[in-house]
Amino acid sequence: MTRGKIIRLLGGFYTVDSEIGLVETHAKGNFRHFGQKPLVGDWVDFTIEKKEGVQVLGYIESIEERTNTLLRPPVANVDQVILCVPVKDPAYNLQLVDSILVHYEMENLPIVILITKADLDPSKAKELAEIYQLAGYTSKMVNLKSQGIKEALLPLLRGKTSVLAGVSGAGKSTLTSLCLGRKLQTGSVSEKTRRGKHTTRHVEIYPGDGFYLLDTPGFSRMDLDDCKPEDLADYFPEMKKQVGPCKFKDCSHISEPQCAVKKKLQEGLIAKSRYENYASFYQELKEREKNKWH
Ligand SMILES: Nc1nc2c(ncn2[C@@H]2O[C@H](COP(=O)(O)OP(=O)(O)OP(=O)(O)O)[C@@H](O)[C@H]2O)c(=O)[nH]1
Ligand SMILES: [Mg+2]
Ligand SMILES: [Zn+2]
Repeated sequence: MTRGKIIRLLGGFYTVDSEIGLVETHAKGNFRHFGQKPLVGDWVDFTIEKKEGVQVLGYIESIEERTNTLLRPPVANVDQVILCVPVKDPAYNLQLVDSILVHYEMENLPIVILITKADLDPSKAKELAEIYQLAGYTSKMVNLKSQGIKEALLPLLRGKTSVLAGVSGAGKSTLTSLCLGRKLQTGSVSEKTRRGKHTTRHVEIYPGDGFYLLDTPGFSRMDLDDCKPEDLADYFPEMKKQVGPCKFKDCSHISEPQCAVKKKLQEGLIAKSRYENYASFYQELKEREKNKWH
């Protein structure tokens, strides 16, 4: 039996990265019987069934217990999310960024934010990076076309499986190619808009030198998950309950007096955009809750 990690699901085959190289495998029928289905990112044990030239065919025998399972993208055993936010081309959308952050906070995943294409508007890129540093995130501005950027990014990736997230055109595939040292398909934004297509079409984990990177197709919206409005602040690290006591224990930080979050906002310790998006998500979740009973 050989151990490996599923890096791709394509045409009914699971490609497993292992010490004997990449192996095309099938899942044994008994998985379906137990309602268990292998996922990209799974660590598995497999047996080799036959060898055809260099192509090896195997069968997945067992799946190791997962540390986590993401639905979007559908993968297992992710250590962190790297959220790429382009400063320009396409225009950044902080409401989308904050909804993506809430989504991954709910998944309890560490998040690193990269403000990409910083070369196109360095001062704005710095401003954006600072918004998220203030919120407590690791947040950097990057020009993925600059010298030495690979060396700057590799320490972030080492020893981990990272998922790349962000809108189409954010530079996810560019970053992946750069860190792997080989070319992947990327496309210019205008080209994609014209064809109405994304460059990256499927979920695939790329094995790097001491890390795994998961490139994903970009998305333009993220629905707020089933989050209770009163729990929303838990997914904004700078607003979490421990920041200081509000007068009311069940304070929504919207209109109550003596609110610790509002005070922090006034002192400039919470970014205006972050608070505004919190308030807008809160109203949306409240509406949703109300409509559920009608
Ligand atoms: N100027 C500049 N261009 C960049 C930078 N990063 C990426 N690009 C360019 O932006 C375009 C889109 O990059 P991709 O890497 O394909 O974007 P993506 O996030 O993979 O997009 P999807 O696969 O559609 O989700 C390409 O033409 C890149 O060369 C950057 O830091 N600066
Ligand atoms: Mg891409
Ligand atoms: Zn409050």
